[in-house]
Amino acid sequence: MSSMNYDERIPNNVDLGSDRRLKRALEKWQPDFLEWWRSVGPQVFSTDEVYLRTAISTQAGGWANFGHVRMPDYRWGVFLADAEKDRVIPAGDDAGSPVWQQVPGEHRNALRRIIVVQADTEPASVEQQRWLADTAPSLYDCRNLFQVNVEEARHLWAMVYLLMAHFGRDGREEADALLTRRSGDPDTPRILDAFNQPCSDWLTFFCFTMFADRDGKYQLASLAESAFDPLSRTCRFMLTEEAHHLFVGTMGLDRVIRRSAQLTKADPNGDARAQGGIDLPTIQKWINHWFSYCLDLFGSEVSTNAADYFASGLKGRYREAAAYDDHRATTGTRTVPTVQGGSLVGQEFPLRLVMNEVLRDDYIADCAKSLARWNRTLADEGVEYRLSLPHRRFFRRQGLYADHPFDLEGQLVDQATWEAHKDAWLPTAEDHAYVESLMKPVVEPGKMANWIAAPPKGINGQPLDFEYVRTDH
Ligand code: BYC
Ligand code: FE
Ligand code: FE
Repeated sequence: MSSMNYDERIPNNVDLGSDRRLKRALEKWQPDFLEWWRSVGPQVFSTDEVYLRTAISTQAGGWANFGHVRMPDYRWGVFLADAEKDRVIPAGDDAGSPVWQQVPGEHRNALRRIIVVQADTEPASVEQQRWLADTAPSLYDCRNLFQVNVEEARHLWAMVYLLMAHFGRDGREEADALLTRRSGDPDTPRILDAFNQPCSDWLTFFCFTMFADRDGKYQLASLAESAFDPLSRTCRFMLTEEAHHLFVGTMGLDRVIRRSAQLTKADPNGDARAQGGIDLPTIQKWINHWFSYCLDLFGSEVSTNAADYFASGLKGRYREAAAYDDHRATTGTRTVPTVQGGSLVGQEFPLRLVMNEVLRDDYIADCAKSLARWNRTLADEGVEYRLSLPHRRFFRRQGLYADHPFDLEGQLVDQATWEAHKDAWLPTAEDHAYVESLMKPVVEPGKMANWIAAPPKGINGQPLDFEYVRTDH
């Protein structure tokens, strides 16, 4: 089952050949996609050969296919994880009933909305990252950036397939609109805030792959528990690609942190900036910014939308089928601190209303593991500084805590306190200018920019000085 057909114009394992209408619709969209990739995809090295992996099978080990590819020739395709035999609805009122292969009429609008919001983030991230290769700290990192970019573009294909296969004319219109919105454009922005933020330096890129791609992992995992089986299978395959994106983020930051510690120690005044590095307090500010933006992606703490999605089985919790016994969640409650009359007061809500918060918990716990790893690196390098995650209420722009200033520990503070501290908590214009001043390309195989440590090993068993990007730049 599920061998990937690369003979067709659109590689796939969904037997596209047998559905001529769908095949035509996707083939009509393909040139528009390629035009989008040319105009707002990678703008540097864009036609050079890059050492990329391509999926050849949905089985374990299906990633074995590595080779040098020019990105415009990358074979973007439509791949679903294998169907699970006798799969039942994991969550909600109908938990235990057979999953849906078609979209039920009463859930059509909600499902379309969920798929469009997810889809919109994929091209957005490619747009955000399109100039980064110009300042890549090594060919190894440049290659990883491009691997992430081609896969995010494939995730767009994954979602467009669902839209076209299951939502008729509306789906085709949404697919076109996905190529016309633009990250950061004041008139036609992408849907979610984090995906309109600039991403013009590599510290940001590593924070983005650490925190935003990790949000992707949890959102996709929640959709992998959907009653709509094609969505579940699509997301399960996307998750196999996501693991590398998270590796790029966690390990990229680990390398910047390690180098920062080394330069801090090397400097007579303990000033990593004086040694041409990124100092640890600056890294902490980037973490504060991106962690908060990505917490917003989980939606409001108390959400009737989230309750409805859970009740109808459109989304489940993280590892719903495997990790929970009670899949209906009609009995529990959760106390959520809410701002009332200038202070925080605990208010109790039925579990289904706080499903966004439940998923956010799993995400925060996962982020904390990376923090622990980085702090081990700092201990290893013999510096005392430690990094931390800000509180979930800090610097939020969506949900219950938006519009109220909180400090890093989650205490409600007054506006004057916020103003007095915000430059110590979040990146300033001067911090951005400094970090950007360090962003100079390094294109000699095996060499790294001064502000980042070398990775412990190369990609796919290749040495670090391998020509990950073949370029004469
Ligand atoms: N930005 O009551 P609420 C990935 C809006 S990452 C802007 O909380 P709900 C990837 C919301 O649209 C994963 N607007 O409802 C990573 C709504 O507006 P309307 C991507 C926001 O449904 C790296 C209103 O506020 N997917 O794949 O509980 C590279 C009320 O919302 C935001 C997701 O993260 C925001 N942050 O939550 C490539 C999506 N938050 O419709 C790819 C997951 C809320 O009333 N989350 N609003 O005008 C969802 O889909 C949730 O449904 C929402 C809203 C966060 C959108
Ligand atoms: Fe993605
Ligand atoms: Fe990703």
